[in-house]
Amino acid sequence: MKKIVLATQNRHKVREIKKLLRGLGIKVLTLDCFPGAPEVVEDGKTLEENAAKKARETALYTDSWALADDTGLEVKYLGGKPGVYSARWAGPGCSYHDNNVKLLRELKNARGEKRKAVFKCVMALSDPSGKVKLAKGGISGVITENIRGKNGFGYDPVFYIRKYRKTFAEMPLGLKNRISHRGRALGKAKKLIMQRLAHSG
Ligand code: ITT
Repeated sequence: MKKIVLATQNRHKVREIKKLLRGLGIKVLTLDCFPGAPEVVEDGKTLEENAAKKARETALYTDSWALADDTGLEVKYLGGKPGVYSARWAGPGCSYHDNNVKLLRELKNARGEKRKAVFKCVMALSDPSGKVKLAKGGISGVITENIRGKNGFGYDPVFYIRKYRKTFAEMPLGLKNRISHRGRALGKAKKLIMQRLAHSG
């Protein structure tokens, strides 16, 4: 069976991506299978650079196909912040809750349309030699005025989708995966996986 390594330290992403890759006939490994794997330093200026770096370095280290994702939340009122800096926006060692509290605080004077935001996800698929292809997905929403819901991770409790009248954290994972930035990017990445990995030697 063909194998792919998920190049992420984030167990929530692992859960989402594994569910999305089910049924492809590919064995999905995580970094837990490679205890000595060095942590990739995310020093790129864009989601594309970081995603490609995570996938490439993991592929080269594991000598396998690797899939990485880099995700950012862009808030209109904040000129696109936190964007590529979404993970540690509230400072080094901050929690998801710290980031959400900071976001609600920074938006306290923003009403209605000013609370619009976009989640962007870039998936990078690397072959064992480090050759990378990218696939992207996004979804628009609105930042809530309070934290809502217990599912998911990161900014999910403040990211509201009008059509479903729910934040991502109020949705079951199946629904989030069907409509999310990550689900959309992975829908495209799956085609690359089938074309490239399935036909590799
Ligand atoms: P890896 O780099 O190891 O994959 P990470 O958590 O650092 O894990 P990113 O740099 O891609 O991943 O993500 C930046 C932050 O964006 C992440 O820490 C979360 O706070 C947030 N985030 C990413 N995906 C999200 C999602 O689906 N829902 C809510 N927040 C998300």
